[in-house]
Amino acid sequence: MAVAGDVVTLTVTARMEVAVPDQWGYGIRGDFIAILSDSSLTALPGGQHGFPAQTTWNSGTGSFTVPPLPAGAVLGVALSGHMFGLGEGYALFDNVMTSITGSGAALNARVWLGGPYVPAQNLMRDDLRAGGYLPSSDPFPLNPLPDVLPPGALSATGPNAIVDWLRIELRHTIPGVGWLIRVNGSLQRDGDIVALDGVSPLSFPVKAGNYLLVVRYRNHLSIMTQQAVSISTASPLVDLRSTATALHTLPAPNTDLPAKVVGNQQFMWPGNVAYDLEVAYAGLGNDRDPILGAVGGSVPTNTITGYQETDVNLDGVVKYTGSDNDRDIILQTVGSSVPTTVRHVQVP
Ligand SMILES: [Ca+2]
Ligand SMILES: [Ca+2]
Ligand SMILES: [Ca+2]
Repeated sequence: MAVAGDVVTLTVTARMEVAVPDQWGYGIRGDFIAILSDSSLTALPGGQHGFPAQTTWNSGTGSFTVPPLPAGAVLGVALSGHMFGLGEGYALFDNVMTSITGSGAALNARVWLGGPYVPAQNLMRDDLRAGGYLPSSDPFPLNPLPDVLPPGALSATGPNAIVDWLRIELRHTIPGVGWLIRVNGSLQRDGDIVALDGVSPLSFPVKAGNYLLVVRYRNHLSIMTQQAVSISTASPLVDLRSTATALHTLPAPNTDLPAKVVGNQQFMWPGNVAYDLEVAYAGLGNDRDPILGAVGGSVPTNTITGYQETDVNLDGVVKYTGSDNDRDIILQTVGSSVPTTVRHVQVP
């Protein structure tokens, strides 16, 4: 996300492996380049930096002031090794780091999870916290991050008490680039997304700018903002709880309602127990059977307690039938009239 005027620093550890010695020697370089919107690459004036070229590992640093980039382009870094004559060899790179001067970026956003939301309180349940069930390490079912909850993270009660871990992604707006940065945060009962200490703003190791915001939860369907939102040291509130904040939808024929809507509020769809790209009540890989399996498989009235992906309403109890069960929520998510309907996630 570097823009004109930013100072970007590249740090590289590299070494050469020489197969055929070259009488003129060899070199290692790093180039600041522009990646154009059609994915082609172009050199930037003054973007070339030489690094120590030795057969043992050495570190080097180069800084570059970003010039105006072509419209739609992003700054990139290209690393290469070369022989000056007819020699041959390999350039090996390790510990490549880039840093950009900037003002830092913190999230100011609120979101509702449909499962634990209690309309009468206009808050989400914190039964997992109150029951001592919340894990101290990342519970996300895919690519867990090496985070742990700091001491005191779960001490708050009331509207700022912690509901659970939440996974946040920022993506830049160039099509096809995919996720840019992903971090873990904590979710308060009133919808505030905060850092893992339960209190501080959730900050990102990126430069301030406009990003698409993705929110993921371990047994709900992910959502993404339709428009890029401003992330800075003084980010305006992104209220994902409100239908005024438009959410991304996939193109037809995969278009689906990205969140559950009640009045002017919207809620992440609950019930993605078997974590994938849809909520299904019936059929192969559905989200209902794991609930029955969790309670033992044979006696549907059994229940279990604890931190379970099958606990859709986050009350600390996995329940297949009876009041406050977790199965009916899945039926409501897919649309209760046609149980074979599938609700698809709308995050590409
Ligand atoms: Ca709060
Ligand atoms: Ca699923
Ligand atoms: Ca439950």
